[in-house]
Amino acid sequence: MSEVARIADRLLAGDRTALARLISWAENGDPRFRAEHAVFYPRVGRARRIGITGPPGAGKSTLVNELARVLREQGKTVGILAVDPTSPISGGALLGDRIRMEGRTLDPGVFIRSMASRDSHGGLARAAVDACDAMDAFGFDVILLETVGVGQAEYDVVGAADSVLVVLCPGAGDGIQAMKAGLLEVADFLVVNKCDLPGADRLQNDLSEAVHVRFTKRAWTPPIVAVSASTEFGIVELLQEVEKHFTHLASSNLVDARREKRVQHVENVVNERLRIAIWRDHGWRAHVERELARSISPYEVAAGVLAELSAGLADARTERGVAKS
Ligand SMILES: Nc1nc2c(ncn2[C@@H]2O[C@H](COP(=O)(O)OP(=O)(O)O)[C@@H](O)[C@H]2O)c(=O)[nH]1
Ligand SMILES: [Mg+2]
Repeated sequence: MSEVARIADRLLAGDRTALARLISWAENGDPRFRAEHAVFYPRVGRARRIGITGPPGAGKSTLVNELARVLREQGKTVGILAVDPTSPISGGALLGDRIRMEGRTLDPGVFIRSMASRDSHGGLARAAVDACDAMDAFGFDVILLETVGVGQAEYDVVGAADSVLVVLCPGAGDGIQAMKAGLLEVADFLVVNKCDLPGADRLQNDLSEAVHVRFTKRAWTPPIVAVSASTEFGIVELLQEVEKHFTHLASSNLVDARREKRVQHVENVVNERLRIAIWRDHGWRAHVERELARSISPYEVAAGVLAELSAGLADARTERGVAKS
């Protein structure tokens, strides 16, 4: 049996070292992950995936820690993936997250992993989904996926969760800011954290107005839930709300919703590998540099690249026996 298969088997047998190795492979885009994934994929799909996003400092890590604590009290095992946008070099926030979550790290029912954001388009979401799949197959009941809501890449990451909590807090950033940033669009819940601080009521009111305006036509209207993660207030109630969302999904379109996310994942994988193939493996960059040096316009250079790629794709279609349209 190959080493790859052994690691998949170890994962399914509950070996945390195998899980950690797999997540590293996912993070690095290591091709060994793919063979692995094929082996454990039949066991993927049992975990509940909860995405937690919001501006830096909103209290996401504190909340994740609290959610994990309550879920453990309820007898559930928890996998935590904290995706951080800081570069691996600066790394400070990663350490911060680890320390903040320290209360959970000695518990065998909890697995915590940080993952640095990658600058590649689509690579981050792909890596995060892969890591969640590994934790899912390992057998965690709930997966908490924390990401800073700063841009499309991060929205893509939480978009892969079943339920998305957008965490905001009074003061810095404010609700209006979040709406501009498109954070509201990904929300299944709006969590007003730090409700122990002044301004929380106002934020709640602003949000409920915004929700009223924007979400009238949706099947699920994001509830606004006030919590105070650092004082353990409202966490049980928040989880009850999340449960309602899952019931809502299960009664309507959970299978479809998850399949749609899988389609998105395949798209991410294809995009990432195409990008690498074009710009790294096949030396198109050198070609582009040469063309530009000959004073050919960027659009003409791009058209040339695209023409050659389309010819290659057309060949591939023929090989698959798909009629040309
Ligand atoms: N007053 C108050 N402070 C909080 C609360 N939750 C988190 N904090 C503090 O907010 C800061 C940022 O928290 P953190 O969890 O790191 O935020 P993240 O960047 O969103 O992950 C920390 O100093 C926390 O102690 C809360 O409910 N109330
Ligand atoms: Mg954090």
